[in-house]
Amino acid sequence: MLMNPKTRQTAIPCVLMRGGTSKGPFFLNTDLPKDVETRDKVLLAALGSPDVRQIDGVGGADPLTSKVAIVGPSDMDGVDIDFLFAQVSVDKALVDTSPNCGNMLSGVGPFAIEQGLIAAKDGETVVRIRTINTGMIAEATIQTPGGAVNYDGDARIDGVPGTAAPVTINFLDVAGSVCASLLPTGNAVDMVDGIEITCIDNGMPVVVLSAEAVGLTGYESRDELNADNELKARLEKIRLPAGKLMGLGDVRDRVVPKVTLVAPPRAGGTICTRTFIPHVCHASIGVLGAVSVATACVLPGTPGNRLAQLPEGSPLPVTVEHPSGEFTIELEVDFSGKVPDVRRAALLRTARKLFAGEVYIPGEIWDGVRD
Ligand code: NQM
Repeated sequence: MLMNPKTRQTAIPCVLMRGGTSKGPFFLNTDLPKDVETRDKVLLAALGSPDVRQIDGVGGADPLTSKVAIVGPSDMDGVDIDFLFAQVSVDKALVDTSPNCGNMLSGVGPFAIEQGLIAAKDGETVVRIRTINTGMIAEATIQTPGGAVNYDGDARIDGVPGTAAPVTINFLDVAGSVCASLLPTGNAVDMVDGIEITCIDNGMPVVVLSAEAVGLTGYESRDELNADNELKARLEKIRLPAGKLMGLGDVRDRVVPKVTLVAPPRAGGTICTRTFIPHVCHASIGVLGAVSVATACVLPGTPGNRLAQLPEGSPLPVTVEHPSGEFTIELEVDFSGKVPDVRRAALLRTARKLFAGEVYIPGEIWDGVRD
């Protein structure tokens, strides 16, 4: 919509969705500027960044609620929908579109159906989604009784109160999403700053290390960890060289790699985690972050593998404990080669439409003209 000359604001159609344990505005790509620089300015203005409270926008003043989904039909064979994920920094004028977000992804199917981008079937609708940040393809199964999205159901995920309709997601071949390969340094274990780490990318670049190596139990609360500035500085001293080793260059202003501290499970799961994304401790754990950490746990000789209590089974159910509960991922692993090969990861999320309308941005940032 064009800027209103009286109010000098531009209204942009937008749906606020919860996707998994994240939340943010969903846009049709045709409703945003084509030019990337202007688009990023629009996203910063829409969310109210940079500002720790995001008071002048609709962002939630937390990295988990300062996310955007940009959605459109796909022209790729066998793919229904293209999804571009944007992580909008809360306190800096930065928009990072390099990583994926499996949580926001869970809202893409319902949004695409409701926007009429694809037709729903009666019962369930499988939506094939390409995350164009990294080229990852996922299949999301959405509940569509009577050919309409149903958000109500019995599925429960830790980190979200109550229950909702299940969104099951199958990730196919996510190794080397942002980096060149699953193990971008060529090793399952590297030494950085005197600490053993695993640099891995199975959907999300993550540096995995034992909590004990940085003087923690790994069971500290999110608040305790977020208040520990000395720890954060120590983790950044590991993350910056790890980013270089992973081929990501200078990652000071990038949200990847994330850093996950691991410890033995203590609630009947496979591994206990505390994840920094990358400077704030996650309230739970990211979806693809969890897939990467679960994969690290099946690699022999790594800190994750030493601390994990791996179950048996095919697919292998890996339960990742996190600050607000746990998250189980089913990994289809081929153990026949030198390095275990994760072929598929399946998991459960929920999503809900929260609000639909228009988000207003100052007209001086964008007048609503698309070219
Ligand atoms: O790893 C947080 C989240 C995420 C990303 C983050 C995510 C993923 O919980 O797939 O979902 O790692 O910054 O939304």
